[in-house]
Amino acid sequence: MRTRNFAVMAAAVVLAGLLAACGGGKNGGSAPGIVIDESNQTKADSVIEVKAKNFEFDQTEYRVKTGAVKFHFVSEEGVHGIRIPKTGIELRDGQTVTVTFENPGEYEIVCNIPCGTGHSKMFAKLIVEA
Ligand SMILES: [Cu+2]
Repeated sequence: MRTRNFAVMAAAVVLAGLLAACGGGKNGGSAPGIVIDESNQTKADSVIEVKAKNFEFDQTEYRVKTGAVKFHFVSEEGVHGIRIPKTGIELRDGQTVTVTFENPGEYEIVCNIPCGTGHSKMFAKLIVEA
């Protein structure tokens, strides 16, 4: 009995450690120099709205400056979301996240919901300028 309890506790501790190591949260990990603020308490230097419909985004390129950028995502037609790999950004319809970019860079924006026949063609670019 005593050994079993210990095993369960040890497993729980290991699991908690793994979750902490991964960063947890729906946005997963972000690259160094990128800070995600899901509660949007950070004062944004700029705001961008990304809109999606079947089966494209409203722009092929979104340009922002380094600093705190508030991203708002709207799915105007169909069910879409966005994921920006390497940044930790992941949004569904109506969601907002404030992200601080310390460095310039280029990232791909993809749809993160299997939305239909045009899903694999849904991509755009995020360009963070100095
Ligand atoms: Cu999709």
